[in-house]
Amino acid sequence: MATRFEIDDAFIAERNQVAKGFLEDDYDSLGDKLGRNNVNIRDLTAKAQAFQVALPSWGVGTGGTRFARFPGPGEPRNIYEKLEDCGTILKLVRSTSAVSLHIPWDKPEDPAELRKFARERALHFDAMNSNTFQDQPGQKLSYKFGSLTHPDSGVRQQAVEHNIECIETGKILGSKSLTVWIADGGNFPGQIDPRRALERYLESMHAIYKALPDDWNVFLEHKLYEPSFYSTVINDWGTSYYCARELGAKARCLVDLGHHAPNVNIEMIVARLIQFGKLGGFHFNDSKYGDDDLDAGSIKPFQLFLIFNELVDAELSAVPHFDPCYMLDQSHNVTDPIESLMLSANELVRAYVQAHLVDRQALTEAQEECDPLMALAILKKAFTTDVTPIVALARERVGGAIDPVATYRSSGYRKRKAAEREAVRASLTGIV
Ligand code: RM4
Ligand code: MN
Ligand code: MN
Repeated sequence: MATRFEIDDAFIAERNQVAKGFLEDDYDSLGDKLGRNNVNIRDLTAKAQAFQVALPSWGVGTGGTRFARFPGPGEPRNIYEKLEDCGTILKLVRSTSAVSLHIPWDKPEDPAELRKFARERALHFDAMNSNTFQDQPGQKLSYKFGSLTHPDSGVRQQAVEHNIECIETGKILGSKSLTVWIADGGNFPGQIDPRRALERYLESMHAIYKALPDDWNVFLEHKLYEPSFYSTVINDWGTSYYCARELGAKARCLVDLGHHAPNVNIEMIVARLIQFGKLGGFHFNDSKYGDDDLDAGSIKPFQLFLIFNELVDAELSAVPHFDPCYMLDQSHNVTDPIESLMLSANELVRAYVQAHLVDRQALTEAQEECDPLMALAILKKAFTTDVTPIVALARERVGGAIDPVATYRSSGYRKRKAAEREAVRASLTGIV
């Protein structure tokens, strides 16, 4: 592959010089303020530096809706170019060292070569995502009426084999998990027998589970509707949890924030799954109405904080089997995907650091003393603390950008890529 434009570390350092003085002042005064509450800003900075979230390979291209897709300039045309963009995001934010692949959208012809290409960019591979919600060219049997739960055992077998192929490819890539989301469900009452469909799901999943290496996990992703509009087979966390238990220790539940009915208390779901030892991972995004796949923290930042409050509480109390995989799953329809992904990663680190600010002893006391006002005030105090200097300095100290979007824009990366990558023909609809 010919030499391509890259943002180099020296450019990032040079841009940082402009903002560094003010940032250090802000950091020091925040440090003083936190110090008065016995919080050590250096510990928080180390926490921020340790936080990692995986990028979705499908997130660096422009997304779309069922109405239209408006491709942006310089879109990546293949998985190598997608990894180039992921490498750029990593350079700027330093908290996104893994990529989660969607198969067959990003099926590598030579997984070993792709792994090497990723490693050269300091990237590795997180969960493999199977796709049995679309038909691929040349595919023998159709998924129109389902995959792992289809009435025809031949379709079920084909879907099982696809998932096993994802595991096989993932082994070469160095991945350690498979995420299974199925679109199976019904558009009309009566279309699907709920119990029979779930039995078939379990039978198919048992076959996939058998193919999992010992050090792998499988994540079951629930979703209440879409593309099926009346019912789905794995509709909620309860169903997901039941199935994960049936399958065994390597099966866990994955929470995609957009896959719940409006107003559902997702932090409660997270707490339950933690308690039951079955929280496998997340697909972070945000939403207003449904599976909107908007940027993490853009609509309901307090909800994001409350979710992280549960996660940090589990981390601090060393809950057994607590080691969730964090992944983004977003669709960038009107923004530059690189910018959206950088800001989303930033919002996750922010929520994570803020959750570390919660005075847990005081919170427990308020709870035990039946003092709801004080309990809320303790959470709000953490949530309203502006931890931007911590998040920015944590990045800068490991070579990332103080202001990733400004640095990215001033690098001219997108323009350079538009020149390097001949435009992909506009497709009429998007997929995610
Ligand atoms: C689904 C679900 C899956 C994602 C697909 C593209 O709604 O979120 O995780 O892989 O969309
Ligand atoms: Mn998802
Ligand atoms: Mn989704």
